[in-house]
Amino acid sequence: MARPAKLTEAQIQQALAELPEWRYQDDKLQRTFKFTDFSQAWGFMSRVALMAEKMDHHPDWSNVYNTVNVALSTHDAGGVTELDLQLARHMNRFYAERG
Ligand code: H2B
Repeated sequence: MARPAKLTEAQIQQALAELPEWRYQDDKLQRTFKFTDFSQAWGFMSRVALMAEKMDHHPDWSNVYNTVNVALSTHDAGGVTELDLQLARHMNRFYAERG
């Protein structure tokens, strides 16, 4: 499957207008998600993991108790691509749907 190309800074900033919780830093899209507890954080990560497998596109992330730090980039492209924007939108949706 053809992998998408690295986006320009202008394209990324334009996309971020609709992803206000995300910031573009160190060539990655970054966001911190806060949950009520570990169980809720893990539920979110499980949904994201299944989506990441489906997309064959995986987040760099870390979890400490109720906090999940995410940094999205496309390693093959050396920066942010449309795949990262798609995964960020899925993450926002899963976060909005957290139980
Ligand atoms: N995830 C991310 N974030 N970037 C990649 O370049 C990437 C990936 N490449 N998941 C995929 C897997 C690649 O290694 C496989 C072979 O398609």
